[in-house]
Amino acid sequence: MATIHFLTLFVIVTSSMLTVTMANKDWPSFGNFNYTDWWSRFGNHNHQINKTEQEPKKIIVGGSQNWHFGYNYSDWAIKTGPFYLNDTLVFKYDAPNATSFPHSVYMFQTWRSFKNCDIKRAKKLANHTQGVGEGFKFLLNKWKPYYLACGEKNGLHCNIGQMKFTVIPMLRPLWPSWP
Ligand SMILES: *[C@@H]1O[C@H](CO)[C@@H](O)[C@H](O)[C@H]1NC(C)=O
Ligand SMILES: *[C@@H]1O[C@H](CO)[C@@H](O)[C@H](O)[C@H]1NC(C)=O
Ligand SMILES: *[C@@H]1O[C@H](CO)[C@@H](O)[C@H](O)[C@H]1NC(C)=O
Ligand SMILES: *[C@@H]1O[C@H](CO)[C@@H](O)[C@H](O)[C@H]1NC(C)=O
Ligand SMILES: *[C@@H]1O[C@H](CO)[C@@H](O)[C@H](O)[C@H]1NC(C)=O
Ligand SMILES: *[C@@H]1O[C@H](CO)[C@@H](O)[C@H](O)[C@H]1NC(C)=O
Ligand SMILES: [Cu+2]
Repeated sequence: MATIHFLTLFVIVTSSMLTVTMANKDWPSFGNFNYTDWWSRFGNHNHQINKTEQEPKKIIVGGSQNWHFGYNYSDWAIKTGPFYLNDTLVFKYDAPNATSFPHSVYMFQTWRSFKNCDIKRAKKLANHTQGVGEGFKFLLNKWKPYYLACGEKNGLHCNIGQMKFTVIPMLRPLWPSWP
């Protein structure tokens, strides 16, 4: 890792030097070369590591849709990602009442059981009431695929209801944006 980052820095330094050199009409004298000005390229905009962007985020599953039957969560995950290590997924769903169905959060251990919505092989992470209020928070702290789904009606919410998705949290890049 350290080698790669050092190399990246080396490439930036070299290419920036080249740009400055070519832009400098007085080359090769370097008479009016301003190091402060040159160095400020790194202090500015895209080159700097933005600490706010590096911090782990809380992501509400489904966004404003929350966690409900019939929304395409695989599609949501693809469009919302990438997710990063130490990000937190927040599942929000109301407690069941006379007119609404309950939801829950389950995790499969394998792609196969995820694909088949085999709830019997899944582990319950959150029950019917844990999605209320602030929601159920789930920390993505391992570098592995997380196979998540709603566990209701023996896989019906997972299957027909599309309440299933996969995330593989990534390591945050050291240089988040490239000019
Ligand atoms: C070098 O550039 C900096 C930033 O643009 C400026 O503040 C400074 O006055 C310049 N120095 C010289 C010697 O031109
Ligand atoms: C860092 O990124 C965040 C979110 O994109 C932005 O709101 C903030 O202004 C940035 N800060 C700096 C110092 O660029
Ligand atoms: C849900 O979204 C995924 C990914 O975009 C897509 O492959 C799939 O066909 C969608 N499912 C339905 C039922 O529309
Ligand atoms: C995630 O958080 C743990 C505990 O705070 C920390 O030890 C670890 O370095 C973090 N990992 C990343 C990739 O930020
Ligand atoms: C039942 O829950 C649904 C969905 O959360 C809500 O829209 C509805 O108002 C609730 N009904 C009653 C009678 O509380
Ligand atoms: C759901 O889990 C919470 C927290 O573990 C617990 O307090 C609550 O009694 C459980 N509710 C049901 C319906 O099992
Ligand atoms: Cu459900």
